[in-house]
Amino acid sequence: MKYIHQTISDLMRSSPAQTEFYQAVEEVLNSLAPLLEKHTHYQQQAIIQRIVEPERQIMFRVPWVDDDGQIHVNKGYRIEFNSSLGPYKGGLRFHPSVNAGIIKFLGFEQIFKNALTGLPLGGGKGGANFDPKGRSDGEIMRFCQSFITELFRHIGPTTDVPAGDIGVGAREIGYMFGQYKRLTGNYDGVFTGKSLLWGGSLARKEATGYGTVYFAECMLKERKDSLNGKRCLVSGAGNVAIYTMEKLYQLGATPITCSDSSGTIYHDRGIDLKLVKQLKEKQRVSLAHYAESYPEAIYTEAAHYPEDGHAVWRYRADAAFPCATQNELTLMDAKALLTNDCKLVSEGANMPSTKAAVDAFIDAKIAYGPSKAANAGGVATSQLEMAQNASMQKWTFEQVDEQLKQIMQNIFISSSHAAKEFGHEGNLVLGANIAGFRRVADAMIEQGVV
Ligand code: NDP
Ligand code: 2IT
Repeated sequence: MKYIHQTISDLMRSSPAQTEFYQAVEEVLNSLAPLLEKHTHYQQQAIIQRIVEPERQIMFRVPWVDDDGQIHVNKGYRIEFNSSLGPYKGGLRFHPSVNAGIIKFLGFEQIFKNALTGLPLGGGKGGANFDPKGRSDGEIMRFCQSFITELFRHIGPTTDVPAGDIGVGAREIGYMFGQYKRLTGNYDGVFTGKSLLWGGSLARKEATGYGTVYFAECMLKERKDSLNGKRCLVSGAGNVAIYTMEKLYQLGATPITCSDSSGTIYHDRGIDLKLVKQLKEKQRVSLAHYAESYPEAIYTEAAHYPEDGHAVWRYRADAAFPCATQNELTLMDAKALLTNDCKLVSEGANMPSTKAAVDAFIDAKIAYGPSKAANAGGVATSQLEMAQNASMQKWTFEQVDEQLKQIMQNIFISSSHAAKEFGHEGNLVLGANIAGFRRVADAMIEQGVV
């Protein structure tokens, strides 16, 4: 449709060199075509033009001093994208690849993901092009303090509530909260993913991975199947990957791979999750060490398929769970998965499959759970953390986990229904985009041109 090309070319001119952002926008706009044709008021209200433009973009300098007294400067970002459904909500990413386009794609996706949860959450995202690898605890603390010394004035429990993402976990949230409290004097629920000792929610750490697996179970249940006995490929070895593997084991499936930026582990009898937790959560070292404990496991260094894709997707398995980063699963990878009889892909990472890979999954009619639906369990549980903080309550692990499961089922149902309503039964990309968009767009219209 004409408006799609027009919107993308306008964005390319006004926001140059933001490839991942254009990719995310194009996918959403393509999905919306049947909705916009049927309900012309969205176009009359210029919703598309308004929704692709962040309400506010904050970019700032983050200076800090390393252990040797050297001064470094990083770029900090918080993109407050859309607040029609609630306070801006979304994670912070610390990774050297971060730039304005990456944060914008993540923030844009977050709007619709958060809408899909059915909870009162706006969409935002932030981070810095800081590389935490090899940095001491003191360096991480000083970086987090400097980052918050600027960001504190823009966030708050009813305005903007950051959380973790790549490179940001409970340790970093702790240092950022400490500095926020020092600067504002407020002890409030301004972050989620906090430590269980001081305001965190049980099951938040597990929520994204568990939710991605619950979503996979929903897709399989509809096909009169289950995860029990399935062999699964998982990429990544961070927060999302680890708790995806944990839930897979709990449901009788076997994860046989995981990966990090250094390489991929394939372990035919199943990944030793305790060892991965030890290496990645405690020691913070590369997965190369896994093979020292298991000589029979195959370790492939990261650049094994430099042109064609990634080693982690080249093993025979029933299901795949990309849980590392964007565009980590290419068309070549998708073809390899389909040739190897993979019947399900549930995305824990944000936009891990390239456009061509997504098209291949949709064409093959396998069970494909797009990231904004399949990984929404993390942010949904963040909202449960906010609810506990605001009401000064503490819920049990089981209470939170039960709500998480229910929310993932609801997301599956609303995405499936929207796909069916617009004549694309089973296409959860189209369904999730329409269901999420509709909620945000209707709220925007009711709130006027702001
Ligand atoms: P972590 O930092 O805990 O883990 C990231 C993992 O992916 C690490 O194993 C890392 O390798 C690997 N990785 C990251 N970037 C690259 C890259 N460019 N190339 C190769 N490997 C890479 O992050 P999370 O687990 O929290 O996040 C993973 C994905 O899930 C991201 O896409 C994130 O946006 C998404 N997500 C996270 C949520 C959350 O609640 N945390 C919620 C929803 C989505 P290494 O260990 O070597 O650094
Ligand atoms: O991408 C995501 O949904 C997250 N990183 C989690 C966001 C949150 O606010 O919990």
